Amino acid sequence: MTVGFIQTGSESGWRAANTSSFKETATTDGITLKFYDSQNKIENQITAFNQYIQDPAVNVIVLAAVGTTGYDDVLKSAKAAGKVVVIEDRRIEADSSLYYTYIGSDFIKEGHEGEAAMCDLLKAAGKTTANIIEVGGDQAASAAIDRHKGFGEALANCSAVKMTVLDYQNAPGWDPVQGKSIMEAFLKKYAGKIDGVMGHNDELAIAAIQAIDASGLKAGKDVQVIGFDATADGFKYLINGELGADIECNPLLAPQVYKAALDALNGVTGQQAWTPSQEGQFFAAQGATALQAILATRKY
Ligand code: GYE
Repeated sequence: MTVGFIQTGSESGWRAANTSSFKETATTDGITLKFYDSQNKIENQITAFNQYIQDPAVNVIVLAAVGTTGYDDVLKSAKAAGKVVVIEDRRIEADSSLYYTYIGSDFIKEGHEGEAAMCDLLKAAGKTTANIIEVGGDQAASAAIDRHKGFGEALANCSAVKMTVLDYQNAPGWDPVQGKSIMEAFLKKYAGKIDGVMGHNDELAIAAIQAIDASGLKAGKDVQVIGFDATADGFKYLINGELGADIECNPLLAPQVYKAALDALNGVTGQQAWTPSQEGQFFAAQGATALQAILATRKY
């Protein structure tokens, strides 16, 4: 197998773990890996696709998609060129006949889990009504689109607290620096009215926590904060209690992706269109000792 891997970029701890999973597994499995960092630009992903389609050595193309649309033409060209294509991490809006399979998270379900966690945190904080702020990931990314959708559609499930999403803004490229500025602006605009914050990944949740603390409020006390990914950095803030919950998203997808690609090369058919990742959730309420012990066992 010679794999052309089109990665989104290097925007987060999760992404670094995902990239390592592909590089390390390729080394252990003796797979030739050609790696492309798309700098979080869809146009770069199209360029990379055409590059790998032209490359006679490449027989497998793996895509971690920056956006959800715009891939149909290159998928059709790859198919016509006899390349196996596997979509990893993020879903795209393309007919599943244009790729072998998709392996990645159920981001809508993650949004639901985020809502349930926020509901419990606000209930424990004695709230009966609450205003939520959402610091979103890149607006083109299915991870951000679906977490937002999942969280929003589950709000009514919280019987103890009437939750309202007061405002929502995306940080381009998942940039935590812009995420912090977004939170600083919301803290001014909605002074004294913010009860909860949903950061679409750990870096954005941590950026929000830093803005909250800098404003004189206390994250985890005056404002409840949740994140997504459950990276080591996320655990640090769960352990200090400023992050109330972290919805896990599994970046270690390479073994499954390479297995699927090998199946495709060996002519295996009847594969699932989508294999959702196995994931959990972590809570500050588990306590520092228990969380430390869990963190010590994790690869990212
Ligand atoms: O949550 C974020 C990364 O697609 C699941 O992308 C991934 C997301 C992850 O930038 O940290």
